Amino acid sequence: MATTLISGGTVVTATGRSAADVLVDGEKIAAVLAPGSTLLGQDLARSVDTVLDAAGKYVIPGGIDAHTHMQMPFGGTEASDTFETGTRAAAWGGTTTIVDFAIQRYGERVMDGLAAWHEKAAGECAIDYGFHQIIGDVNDDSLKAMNSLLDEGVSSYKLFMAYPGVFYSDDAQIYKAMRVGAETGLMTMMHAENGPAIDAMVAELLAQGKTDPYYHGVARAWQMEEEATHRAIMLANLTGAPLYVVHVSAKQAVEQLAAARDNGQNVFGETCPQYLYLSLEDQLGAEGFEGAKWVCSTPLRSKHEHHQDHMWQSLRTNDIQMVATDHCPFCMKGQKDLGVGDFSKIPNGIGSVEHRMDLMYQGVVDGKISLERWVEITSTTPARMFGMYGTKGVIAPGADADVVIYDPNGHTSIGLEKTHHMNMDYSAWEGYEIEGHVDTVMSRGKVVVNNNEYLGSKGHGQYVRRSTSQYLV
Ligand code: DUC
Ligand code: ZN
Ligand code: ZN
Repeated sequence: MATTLISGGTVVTATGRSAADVLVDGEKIAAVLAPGSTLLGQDLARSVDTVLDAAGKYVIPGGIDAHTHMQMPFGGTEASDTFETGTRAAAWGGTTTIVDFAIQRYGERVMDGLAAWHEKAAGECAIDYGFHQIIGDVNDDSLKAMNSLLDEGVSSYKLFMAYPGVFYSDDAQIYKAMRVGAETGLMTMMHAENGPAIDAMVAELLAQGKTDPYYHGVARAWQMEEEATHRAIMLANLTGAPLYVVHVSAKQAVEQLAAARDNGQNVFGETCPQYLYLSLEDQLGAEGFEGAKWVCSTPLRSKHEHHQDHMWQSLRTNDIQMVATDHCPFCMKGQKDLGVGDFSKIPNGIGSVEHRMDLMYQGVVDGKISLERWVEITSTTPARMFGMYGTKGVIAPGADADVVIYDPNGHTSIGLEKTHHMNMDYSAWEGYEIEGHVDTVMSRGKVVVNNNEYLGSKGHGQYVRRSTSQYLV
């Protein structure tokens, strides 16, 4: 087994930072040692196969993006990143594990959906991957199938309160699924927006000739998110199901989550970089059809209402526990342009899987979160939340050697089409400058990115079997 010493860096975990060397043996971290340590009198740097110099740099556990949609069929098309292109882009950005969503569509069987997603991903991924299970048709058969998900290494399932006629579950279906969630220990993930009311508002706006991308944000008002978040929390309270609300963007929804947590409920929230940096006015409201680049759901919120500041604050105070991307890219040409003249036909999604670690590091530079909190919300909490901690999300002996060497003195200009690796014909992040740089990325002991060179390969990534959440009290 090949051995590597990551020497001279500052190891950062969710709980602290220290000068330390990291010894990697094969796919695992073997030891975290005082700098310059010897082993049985031997100079380690001389006895390992490879030394990676991390002097002046941070050594952190690889990023875990727990919310991606590679090649997801949606909005009359399919997300433009495949498991191959999307995981390669993730690796470039310092993410070493994704948790994607297997889908059971209406009329299909849950296990068939899961098998289909295994088929799409197997042998394609550059980094490790797991699955959550979308239950798009809650019925007796799917409720029964939920009992087998844990045996498949799937410890979380997702419901939608939005998208009537596609993935939507009504309150009775949510109630029934949450009953099973509570019994089995599966984490219930929720897309919390009031879909039927949104659809009524969309029809009104279109009838008034309000067809631009901007109106996507108007129709999906924060009240729609707050109301659904509250309803999900109450149903979870009633059934005892642990609840994780995805892509939280409205400050009022955060307030619902915070109140439930203060009340002792096992309720958690995820936000995404787009809700921290981008806005209804500046992006969705861009000239002409440009705003389509940022059509996603939940939508970007008004900067005048200060949702973005509130979201950063919530990350500091742990009212929001972690950051994922909801990576769901579509090209402008041939995909987003399906909605020219009708915003409701624009496929929903933004591509960010490559930029999450950098964008969140900029929050450290800007004094919005601490260095340790950066690691916590991008790696350690996702691992704990979704039952991977110990193997993933930490630099410690026995953990997978998923390690990033991050240079705080480096620089990353992100966004321009030719400077990113996602399969998109534009970037939602064009022009963003980051005061840091992903130098080296190791996935289970293999260096997959080093000094702006890609060394990974498709098929290296393995399926991660997950256990129940380690975040519950
Ligand atoms: N929201 C998106 O923006 N894309 C995929 C699905 C979703 O809920
Ligand atoms: Zn969603
Ligand atoms: Zn999503």
